Amino acid sequence: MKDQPANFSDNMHRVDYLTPYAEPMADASSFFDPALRERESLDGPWHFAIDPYDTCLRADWYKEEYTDQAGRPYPVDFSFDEWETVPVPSCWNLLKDEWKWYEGSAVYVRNFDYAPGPVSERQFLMFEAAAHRAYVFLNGQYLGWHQGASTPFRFEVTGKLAAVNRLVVVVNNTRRPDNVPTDNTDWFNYGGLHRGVSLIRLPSTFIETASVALVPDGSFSTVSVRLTIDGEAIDGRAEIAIPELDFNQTFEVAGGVASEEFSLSPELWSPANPKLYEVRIRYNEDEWQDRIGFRQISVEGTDIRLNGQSVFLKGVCQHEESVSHGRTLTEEEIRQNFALAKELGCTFMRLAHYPHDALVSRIADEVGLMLWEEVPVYWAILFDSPEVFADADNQLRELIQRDRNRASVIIWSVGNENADTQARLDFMSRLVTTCRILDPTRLVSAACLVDPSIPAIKDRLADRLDIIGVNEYYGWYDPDFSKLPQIFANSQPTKPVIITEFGADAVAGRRGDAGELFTEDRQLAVYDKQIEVLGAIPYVRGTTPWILYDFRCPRRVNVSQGYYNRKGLLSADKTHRKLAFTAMQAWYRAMG
Ligand code: GCB
Repeated sequence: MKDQPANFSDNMHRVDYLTPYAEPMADASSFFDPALRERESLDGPWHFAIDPYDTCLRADWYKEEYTDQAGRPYPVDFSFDEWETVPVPSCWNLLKDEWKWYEGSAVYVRNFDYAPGPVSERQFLMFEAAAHRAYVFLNGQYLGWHQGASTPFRFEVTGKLAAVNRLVVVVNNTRRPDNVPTDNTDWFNYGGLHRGVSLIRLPSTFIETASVALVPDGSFSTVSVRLTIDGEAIDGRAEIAIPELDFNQTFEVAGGVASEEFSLSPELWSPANPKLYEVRIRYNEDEWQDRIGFRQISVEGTDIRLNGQSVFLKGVCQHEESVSHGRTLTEEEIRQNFALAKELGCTFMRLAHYPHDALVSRIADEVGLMLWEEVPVYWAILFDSPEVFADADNQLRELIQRDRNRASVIIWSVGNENADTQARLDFMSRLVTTCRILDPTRLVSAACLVDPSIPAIKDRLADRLDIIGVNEYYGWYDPDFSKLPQIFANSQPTKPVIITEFGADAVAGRRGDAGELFTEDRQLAVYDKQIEVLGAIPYVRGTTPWILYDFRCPRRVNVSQGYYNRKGLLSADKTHRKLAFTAMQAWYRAMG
């Protein structure tokens, strides 16, 4: 460094301490689809300490230098092996009262054994998600970092593993205005290794990505298969088998890619018949397997069609949260949420406002619920910044690559409630293009705002979307309910509209009259009016009221809210059904 005096100490004086960690970065380009491959789980107890001043990164703790050059021990500021342990996956906020509101860095450490496989074997460390940034070190070596709280990333560790290995991960959940999302959201800022970590072994040449889908041409009789291959052997023949259909074919891989279409008429997936097929693809030494449903989702004028049949998307919004586990839902909790949505009469769910765990769409495939999946391009993103665009685009790619074989996922959403500026239009139009390039088998939408000055459904992004999502809170934030019918009277969309949010807060169990805010009666009155108006608009082809259950929210400091957003149809513990739950259920059930 220029003008660096002899007494300069990195640990104390280096201001740009993150610069050395800027590369490498794990992103969508290093993605591979593990599908149902075997994994060695690294979940379980990890040593843990919060590190508010980021000293692990400033002082290179991962090097674990416990002595000076002459071998004399000196004091270090960490105790990797003596720190308490926490479970991975989990959100640190819920593990101890003093970590509840903590925002900053924390250090996770664990050892793991590795039994060597064949010489040609390659190994990868897989992180299902870390909120919001993770810096990963293996055996004293920096592997790289990742940003984005809700999407998976991986590092190749071939040649870097020993019989016993040390993994150190610094996770940082500081909210930042130049991130996606920004520092201002309407949900709780959970931090940590909140999804699983595992090791995966693959042959030297392997199937990196595979997508198997019904060609959306209305014939229901053509299946497309696309592969990308990672490794040296980039030319050859792959083989696909769907045993239940007695289907077995080989096809050409050239230059590491393959794209083939086959005549095949599988039974179609739908909420009423969530049929999945086991699909196996072989290439050289590698076998890739998944369970895949085949369906077609399309729009026709203002209609939404599933497998050619007109559908109304009977939905509800959901945050990924439970009182005891925060964002790290157990499988049982995921299934419970789906059971509750079904009890409400839903066939569809909006997973707000960021990618939920990969297991969610797998279970939706199995139980038969259609999904809207979203990236956290929420409210006031720095739409002018190329770095912020790269981050949003990367999160979208990571999500699409992760879930593109899930029949349940029918809509990609590129954002929520963003002001209609030119910079936002350019930014989000580019995200729409990313969806279209990566995935021709799904619809693209966004939750837009109305133009209150007319008032009407008017947002320039709507021209780029297949479905217009509209969030509106008439009867709540704007108590003048008469504007809602005016909006519809003033709008003639040529595409289907989903009302992606409406609702009102109600403290579970609090009764009063319909004029009294925060009562279940007021919430019910808002739902009754919304249902009456929305049910009469032919181009409204779906509704996802806000929201299935109450969720933590630091912006909500009114005593009736108590740091919770209380717009749930259920209480936060998901046991109490508010009056509006029954009203919504009656409406959905009446639709058949
Ligand atoms: C919205 C947002 C959602 C909020 C909700 C509310 O429009 O999209 O994230 O939580 O309103 O309760 O205000």
